[in-house]
Amino acid sequence: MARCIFHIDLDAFFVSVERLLDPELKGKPVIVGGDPERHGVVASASYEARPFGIHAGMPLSRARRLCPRAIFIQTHLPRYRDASVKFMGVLANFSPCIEPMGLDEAYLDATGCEEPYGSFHRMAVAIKGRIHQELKLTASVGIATCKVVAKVASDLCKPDGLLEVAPGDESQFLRLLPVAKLPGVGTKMEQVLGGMGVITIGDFASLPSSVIKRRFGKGGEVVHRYASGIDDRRVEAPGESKSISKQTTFARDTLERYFLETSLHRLCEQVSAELRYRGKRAGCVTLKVRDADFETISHQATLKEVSNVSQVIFTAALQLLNRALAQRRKPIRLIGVRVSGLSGEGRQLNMFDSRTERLERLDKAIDQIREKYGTESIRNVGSGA
Ligand code: TTP
Ligand code: MG
Repeated sequence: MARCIFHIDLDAFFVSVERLLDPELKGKPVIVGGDPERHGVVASASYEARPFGIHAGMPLSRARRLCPRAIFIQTHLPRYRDASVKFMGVLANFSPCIEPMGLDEAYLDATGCEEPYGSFHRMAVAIKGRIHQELKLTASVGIATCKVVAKVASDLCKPDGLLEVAPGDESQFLRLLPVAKLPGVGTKMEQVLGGMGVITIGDFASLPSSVIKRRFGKGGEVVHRYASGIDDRRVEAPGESKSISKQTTFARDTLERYFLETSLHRLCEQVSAELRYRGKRAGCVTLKVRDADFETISHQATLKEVSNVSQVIFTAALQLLNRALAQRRKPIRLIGVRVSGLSGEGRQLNMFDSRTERLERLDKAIDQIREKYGTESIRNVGSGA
């Protein structure tokens, strides 16, 4: 029996949650991400802001130039986390097999769960209705026989949409869409493919896999199969996760030292804050670096003592970055940080280590300020020493 997978994604998630608290924001171009006077990027843009060309990841200053009357709001992660917990709770009523992807999206294996509703389509309508009833938010749902097609479908029908791709229609459905719509194809890959004459997903699918393997490696082969609607990934309910990771892709390949270090610092702050939020400490830090040729390397370090202190994680990651750059000086297009070896217990008390204790207090204070005033309200510009 063919599988039936739903991809469910909330519309303009951060903005929509802010609108629940301040209905004045309805119908207006709204951008969540912080103060456009300061550094930072758009996290979420309302659909009224998008015709101006504003999208997630764009510098806030540019967003303001494109739409001066847009309303800018700080990011309030605790609010979105609460909404996310409720969202996943709603989905759990419809299937035992749900795989959350970040805060506002999830895959749901609907195979065999549609009976009470009469069809998968009606089941999806019921899910959208429950989300609206319980969260006052809208979601878009893609229905297909595999994850990648379900995800493309939900993306295509946003906002507040529902799109079902019938079994057997997968490659036909994908064929004429721009290749950038395919998950796994980033800006750089799109450029390289463009140079090879590839415009649509169908163009990509028709390239021989030997060419793809030579140019993009094994990862490229997987994405190439997606282009034909072939994706065997199961919907996997998460167990207790064994690691936390964050990564970022740059708009331009770079070796600029200050930029790399500040990007790395931000990633380390994010994974450390996540550790503290989950009450965990990590024993291991891994740095991932991808260069302009899609070559990806990882370096790993074991910490002397398990930690969730931003500065400790950053110091380890920075040493790894130095090592990576010493080995291979090629412009970098992606960096990522992963912490693993997670443990729930507190660190061993070391009465002489007052520096760690000071740093822990600093992180706690920053977490509290961010909780109250927003993620961008304060930055700890660590020295990395
Ligand atoms: P998305 O689902 O990609 O975006 P969205 O919900 O704002 O809009 P859409 O209607 O197109 O789904 O991401 C979900 C949330 O994750 C988003 O509201 C904010 C956050 N986010 C970031 O913080 N940074 C990013 O670069 C992206 C893409 C999302
Ligand atoms: Mg969304």
